[in-house]
Amino acid sequence: MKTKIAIHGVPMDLGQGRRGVNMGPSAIRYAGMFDRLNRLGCEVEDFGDIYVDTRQKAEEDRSKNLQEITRVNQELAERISTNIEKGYFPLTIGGDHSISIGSIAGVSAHYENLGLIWYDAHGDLNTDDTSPSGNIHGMPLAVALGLGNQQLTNIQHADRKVQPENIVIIGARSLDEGEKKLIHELGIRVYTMHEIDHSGMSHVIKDAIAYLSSKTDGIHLSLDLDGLDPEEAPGVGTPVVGGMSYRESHLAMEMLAEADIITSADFVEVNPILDEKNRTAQIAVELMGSLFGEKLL
Ligand code: HAR
Ligand code: MN
Ligand code: MN
Ligand code: MN
Repeated sequence: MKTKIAIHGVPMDLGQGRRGVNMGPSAIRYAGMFDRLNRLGCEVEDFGDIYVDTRQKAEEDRSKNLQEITRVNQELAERISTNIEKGYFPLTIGGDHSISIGSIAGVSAHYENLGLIWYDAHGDLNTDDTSPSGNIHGMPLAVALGLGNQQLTNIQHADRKVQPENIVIIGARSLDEGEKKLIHELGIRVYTMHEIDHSGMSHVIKDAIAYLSSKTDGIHLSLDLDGLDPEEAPGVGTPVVGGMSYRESHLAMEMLAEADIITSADFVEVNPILDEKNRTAQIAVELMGSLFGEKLL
């Protein structure tokens, strides 16, 4: 896949409670992202990082650090939207998962029927009413659905950015009660670890592609590195045991590349302080390689 890629780094750590994830974009670059994508024939332009004021504010604890997270996501959305108009594939590197709010907002206006693949241990479907933590990185999928804090749902345009029937969640194994309820109410398709164990990643991805590709005109991949098993990808702030393997994740990316359906992506939650020798950032870069068509032979 020959693609013109726009990299946006977002050194955001305000969406969750552990410092260090703001260094994710540097760690991913240091792991060789640029060269790897370049070698695949992609034309890569790195637009650098968006400034984030990571000083913690003493704010109310419903949606922690709401003001700065809103500001940064607004800016990210605008940059992404501009670069889509210029023909780029937007690839956003984080930073905690709250940055997908801006990323999806920026992409959404460019598609009639945007699809979304949420590769994650978590559902990220909390609102400020249901969140057990007040951490906005647990809310971006709800925000994309137009649910939760209005300051966040109003970024770019006020309505739903993605329809529930255009979403699949892959790898879920830590869902809060409010999230489970929402999944059932809205009929969101979720492939939990149960389905992956039971039918295998190959079947799951085939099914997800068949489900999404006919009814969407673009698909955003939001890949949270904590979707992978923390034995293999330890550099994440909220690890959950029993995750998707390195091989399964490559297979998923390879199948998405083959189907040629992904039109934008985020790689988030890499925390170098919690990592072992930059392994998790390295995995992120390798998975990007597979997503952009790298083959073993
Ligand atoms: N569901 C919990 C919360 O809302 C934990 C969310 C952890 N989220 C991420 N992103 N790491 O997937 O606080
Ligand atoms: Mn997440
Ligand atoms: Mn829209
Ligand atoms: Mn997660």
